[in-house]
Amino acid sequence: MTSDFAPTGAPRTVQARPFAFAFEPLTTALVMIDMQRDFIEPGGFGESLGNDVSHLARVVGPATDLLGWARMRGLLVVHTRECHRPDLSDCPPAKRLRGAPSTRIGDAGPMGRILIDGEPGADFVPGLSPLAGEVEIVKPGKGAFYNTTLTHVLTARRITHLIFGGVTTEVCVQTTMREANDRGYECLLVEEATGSYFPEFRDATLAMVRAQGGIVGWTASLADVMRA
Ligand code: TIU
Repeated sequence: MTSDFAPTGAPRTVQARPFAFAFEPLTTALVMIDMQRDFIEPGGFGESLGNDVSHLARVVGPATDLLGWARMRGLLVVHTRECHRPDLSDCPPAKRLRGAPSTRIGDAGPMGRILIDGEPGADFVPGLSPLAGEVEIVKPGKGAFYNTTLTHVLTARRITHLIFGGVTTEVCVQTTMREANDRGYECLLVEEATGSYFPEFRDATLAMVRAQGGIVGWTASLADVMRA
């Protein structure tokens, strides 16, 4: 008997905006951007920049549902984390010195050194960690293609379509989606599964992605994605 959620190459269609998004599960990846404690919990990088991190708590539930759907559908799952090596050799001084944060990248905080790989703050929030066989991309920048192996991973798996969730919408999610769009990927951003410290920036990003006939890609509600 075939489960309704058995991985299959059969084409699927999402009722998306500005128009329907068609994809085949075998050539589609979920890209979950930076669902890390450093951005979502108090005491991390996000709060050090002066942000109200409580805005991101509401993303965790929908992101978890989206991840569960992608796993059931048999999509390749890619998780990214923004962080730096302990010696900061991959952190441009411009990034570390920008502004007047309460603590800088590499400084000690309640979740360990801020935005440093291997520290508790740089880890995924509970429930959103990779499973065996899923891809984890550790990235030094906002875009997940910059100085990472993501292009090679997607090419090797013959991925053509990307479905995005994660934080923050206008920073790492939008940057990565634009990088992917320029590389020829068909990109869909799931509306409830992404969030910003600035709700109006999230809304503006969703609008600008799908404007001009989908200049960057598509957006869709989580319910419409999960119906596909
Ligand atoms: N500051 C902010 O909104 N975001 C980031 O610095 N990184 C990500 O978006 N992941």
